[in-house]
Amino acid sequence: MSDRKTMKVGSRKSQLALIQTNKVISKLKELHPDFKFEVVTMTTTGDRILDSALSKIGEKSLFTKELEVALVDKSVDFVVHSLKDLPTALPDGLAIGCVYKRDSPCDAVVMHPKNEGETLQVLTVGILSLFCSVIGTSSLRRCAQIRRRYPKLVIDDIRGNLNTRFRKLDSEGRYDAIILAEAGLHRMSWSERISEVLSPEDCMYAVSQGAMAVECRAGDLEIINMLNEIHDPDTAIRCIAERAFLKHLEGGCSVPVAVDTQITDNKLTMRGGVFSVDGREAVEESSHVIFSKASGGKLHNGNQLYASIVGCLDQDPAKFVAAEKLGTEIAETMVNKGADSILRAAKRKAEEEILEEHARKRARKEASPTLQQAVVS
Ligand code: DPM
Repeated sequence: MSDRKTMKVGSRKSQLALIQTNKVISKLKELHPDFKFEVVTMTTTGDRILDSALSKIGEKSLFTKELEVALVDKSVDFVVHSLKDLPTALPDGLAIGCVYKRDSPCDAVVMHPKNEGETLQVLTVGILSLFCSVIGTSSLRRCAQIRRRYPKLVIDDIRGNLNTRFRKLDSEGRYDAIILAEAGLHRMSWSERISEVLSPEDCMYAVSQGAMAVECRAGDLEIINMLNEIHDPDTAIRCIAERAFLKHLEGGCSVPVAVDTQITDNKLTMRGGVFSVDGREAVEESSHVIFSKASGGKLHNGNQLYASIVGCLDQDPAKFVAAEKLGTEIAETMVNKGADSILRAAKRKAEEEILEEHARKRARKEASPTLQQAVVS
C-alpha cells in the first residue's frame, strides 16, 4: 500500500446519496480505521432539472457525469452510486470497483395518507373506481407494468428527489399513491410509509435496483483491492447478468426494461421483460445457468471487467463469465421475439417527447422577457 491515507469520496448531494455514501464509508472505516475519508459533494444534471420526467431529458449519465469528470481528473478517488443509475457503458478508464450487498430490489407503493395501508388493487375497485386513482411515477418501466397489471389506474409523472416526491404526494392531493424503490425507502428510514411491496411477478424491477456500487479508476489497483473487501459476489453476479442484458438491448436508464434474478450456490436464474409504455405489448423470457465446479486456482487480476464490474478478486472468474453470457443470451432471444421493435417504438416516443419538452422550454424562455417588460412598464 502507498502512503495514501486520505480518500476523497464523490457523492451527489441528495439525502439518499449521502446516506449511501456514508454507509459505504463506515464499512470501509471498520476495515481500515487508519484511513480518512473525505466526502466531496456535487450537483448533477439530473438533480438540477426538476421539471421534466427523466425520460424526457434525453441525456445519458444524468446523475453521474459530473462525478465521473472528477474521477478522471483525480479530484476524487471513488464515487458511491445507486448501481441502477450507472449506464451500462462507463467512460474509458473507469470501472465499478465493487457492488455492495444488495438490499431489496423490489418496488414499493407509498399511499397518500387518506389511503394508508391500502393496495393498488384496492385503488382500482369500490367507490374509488368512480374517479380514476392517479399513481405518480416517472419510470417508463413502472408505468408500463402498472398499466398492464392495473389498467384502471392512471399514471402521472412525478419528479424530484425522494423528499420532494413525498412532499408532493402528501400536500398536493394530485396523486393517490407513488411508487418507489423499497431499498431507497428503507435507507431513508421511511419504511413505515410502505403500504405494499410489489412482487416481481406483478412488477419486475430495474436492472441493478437496490444495489449500491462504487465507481473508481480502472487502473487504480490500490483502491480496487480495498473495495474488493466489501464486494458482494452474489450481488455482483446478478448485476452482471442484468447489466449485460440491458446492454445487449441497448437500453439506457429510461427504457421499459425489467428483470428478476435469483442466485444460489451453483445456479443463477433470470427473467427479463420489455414492455410497450401503454402496457399492451410485452416480451418476456427466462433462463438459468448452472455454474460448473470451480476451475481451480485461476483468480482475478483486478483488470478484468464484466459489464463494467470488476470481478471479485478471490472468486473463480467462470461465474462472472457465465452471468454475462446468460444476460446477453436472454436479450438475444427476446430480440428475436420482437423486443427490439417494442423498444424502438418506446425510444421514438421518448425522443418525440424530448423535442416537445425542449420546444416548451424554449417557448417559456422566450415568453419570460416580455413578461418582465410588461411588469416594468
Ligand atoms: C432509474 C429509474 C429511477 C431512478 C428508472 C426505473 C426511478 C425514476 C422514477 C434508472 N433511476 O427504476 O425504472 O421513479 O421516476 C433511483 C432511485 C433509486 C436509485 C429511486 C427509485 C433507489 C435506490 C436503489 C432513480 N435511483 O427508484 O425510487 O435502487 O439503489
